[in-house]
Amino acid sequence: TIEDIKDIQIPKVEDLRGNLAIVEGDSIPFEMKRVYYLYDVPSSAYRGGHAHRSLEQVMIALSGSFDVIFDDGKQKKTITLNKPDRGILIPPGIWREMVNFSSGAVCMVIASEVYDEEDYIRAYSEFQSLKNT
Ligand code: T46
Repeated sequence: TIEDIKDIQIPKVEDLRGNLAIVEGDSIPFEMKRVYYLYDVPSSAYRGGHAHRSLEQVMIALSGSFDVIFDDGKQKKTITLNKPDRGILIPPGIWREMVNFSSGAVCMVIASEVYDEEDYIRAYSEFQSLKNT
């Protein structure tokens, strides 16, 4: 559910030379199998529009900002991501939509599994019926 979407503070080292953020074993509650990132996203773009059956992910705005609308079938919650040291843990079974990308926005995602199209629920009607069973 929406309540299972958790903020993850990414540990960082700050000094006069700038900041260094670290994602390693313990900061993520699953074993990382894949990293991908979205970049050069037009501000009018709509991304996401699906849920995952079993994939867990942590999303980080490495640069710029964008909004993510989460939906558990009952409740919706919008989170603006704009800090490279803030991760959002997305459990399975959450519909997500991503909008309002700023220029230069980079969305990095750390995933618990390699890519598998079978894991996607891309029809909202299917998502709703899975949620209601
Ligand atoms: C998610 C949001 C935040 C691959 O071949 N390998 C990959 O690892 C990924 C992620 C995608 N693809 C292919 C599948 C599609 O043909 O790349 C194409 C675009 O993927 P999609 O339309 O799913 O992109 P988004 O930005 O809507 O969604 C992605 C992730 O797929 C999804 O898991 O949570 O980013």
